Amino acid sequence: MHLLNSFGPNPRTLRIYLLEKGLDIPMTDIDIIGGENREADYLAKNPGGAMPTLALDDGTYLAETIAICEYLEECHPQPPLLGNTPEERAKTRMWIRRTELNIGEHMYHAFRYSDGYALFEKRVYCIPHAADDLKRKAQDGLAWLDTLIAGRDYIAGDRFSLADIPLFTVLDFMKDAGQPLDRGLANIAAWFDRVGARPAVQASVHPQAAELGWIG
Ligand SMILES: N[C@@H](CCC(=O)N[C@@H](CS)C(=O)NCC(=O)O)C(=O)O
Repeated sequence: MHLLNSFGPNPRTLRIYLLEKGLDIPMTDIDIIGGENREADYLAKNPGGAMPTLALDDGTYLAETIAICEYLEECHPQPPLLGNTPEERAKTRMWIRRTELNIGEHMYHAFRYSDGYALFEKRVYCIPHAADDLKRKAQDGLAWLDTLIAGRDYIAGDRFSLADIPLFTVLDFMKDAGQPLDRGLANIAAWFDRVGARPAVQASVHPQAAELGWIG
């Protein structure tokens, strides 16, 4: 098994997951800025053209960050990052879906259509005039989440879980890429600092982050 890895918040989600689990998987770095992930060799492995991809020993390639984490969680249940019971696992999945659909996806699209336009204009269909509205939608989702997490330490409850990771990585990336973190959302800000202080989170930043000025 090996991981096709790169700079970026989604690959970073996977790196945080691996560090939190204590899993060591060999990695090959793909040049995401140069567009290696959009070339034929990579597309044959992951037709979505996005990072990361997990290559299994039987020749299977797995894509979609959360699907990869869930696969690894089934192979290595300890320590549990989804939950200990069916109810806890369902709650973690519920929060992942809510935060990806209501916050993360809006932020990623807004980035591609504005601050990241030069990188993405030839990769995907871009809608620049939608960028500001998408940024507003993401802020609306964050304000909604801020009220919902009042009184608890993590997104899915009182335990750190997979639900904390993709939301953290998108916010940490976007705060330097045209979508600053609103520190007026006090519950989100406290949660963001709490997650950001975890050793696995600090150790997960890709070496290219320094030169790019974005954290991923
Ligand atoms: N839904 C995918 C999204 C992956 C994604 O968008 N990855 C970004 C890096 S964070 C990427 O590859 N961007 C470069 C590109 O799309 O060409 C997942 O969850 O893995």
